[in-house]
Amino acid sequence: MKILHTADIHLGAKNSRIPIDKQSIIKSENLMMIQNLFDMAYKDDYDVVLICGDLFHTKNVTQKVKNNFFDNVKNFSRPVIYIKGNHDENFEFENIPNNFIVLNEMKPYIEINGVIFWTILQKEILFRDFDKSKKNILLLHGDIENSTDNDFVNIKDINQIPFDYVAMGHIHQFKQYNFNNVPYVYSGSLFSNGFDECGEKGFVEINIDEKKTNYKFIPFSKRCYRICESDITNINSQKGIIDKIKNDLENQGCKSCDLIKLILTGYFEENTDKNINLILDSFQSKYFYIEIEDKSKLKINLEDYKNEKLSFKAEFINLVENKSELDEKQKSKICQIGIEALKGEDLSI
Ligand SMILES: [Mn+2]
Repeated sequence: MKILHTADIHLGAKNSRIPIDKQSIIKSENLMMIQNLFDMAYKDDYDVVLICGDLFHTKNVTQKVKNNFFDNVKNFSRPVIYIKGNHDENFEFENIPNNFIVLNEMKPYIEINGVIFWTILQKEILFRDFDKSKKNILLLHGDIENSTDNDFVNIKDINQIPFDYVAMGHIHQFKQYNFNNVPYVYSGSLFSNGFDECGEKGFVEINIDEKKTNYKFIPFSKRCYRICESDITNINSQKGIIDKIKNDLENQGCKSCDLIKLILTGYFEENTDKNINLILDSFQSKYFYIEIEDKSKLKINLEDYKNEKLSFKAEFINLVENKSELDEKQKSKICQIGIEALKGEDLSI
């Protein structure tokens, strides 16, 4: 049996940080991606699709989004098995296609062609009816590692059960664990919705037969959110800075369809002309979305200030340098921050 494991699709979610025209492109694009996913799953002979929670971002998604999704499920015509997540636990499933199977307290498991798909919603039934002679897959939504997460799921009492695979949702990054030789796998989200979910997104393909269970992550999302750094130390012209950023973005794997947060770091000279809006402008046509966070600092040459006459800055530097209880590193840090403060710059703390 060939199974597609996905989770955390969050249909109806938006990233209000990006301009509204780009938000609307992504919204429509995500609906199209769902169609691509089911078309591909049909063509590539997946027998079952698993959706491990947070399919919808809230219970109040538009009718268009719902209809769009369920039309694709209907066309797929093979079983699509779903469990609720923390975002869509109150979602009302009405008029859904017959092949969309919601596992819940009333229906805690289902068997399809010798493979049993379980939830932990009725543990007594799970412990009572578990049949080692069959193939068993558990669907789970929640955080199994961090007990301070509101959606923590304690697996202590179930990790002795010899499932063939545990399909999980909630963590938006592909992640795999192994407990007692059972793979516990987060597929990650299908596409991401912000800079807190950087990197490649996709789904997991599971192949399960009599002898073995294999699985692998398959990248699927068209766009990636990426956070990139560019150190502009020793570059003293606007053009030089732009060229450096261009190289850094390319070297860090950024593609034109990506959403990029660029962080400028390092120290620039007093006479360097650094205009963030001009820099931004020269990259906006190259990438789908780019924003810049400028953490670069003015380079302060202490020797220059030290020799100034009747200068508060010179007095300050001399005062710090005469402090025998400070080591050289501490002195230079204090001088840098002090002069920044006196010049009205942002402090490099
Ligand atoms: Mn969740």
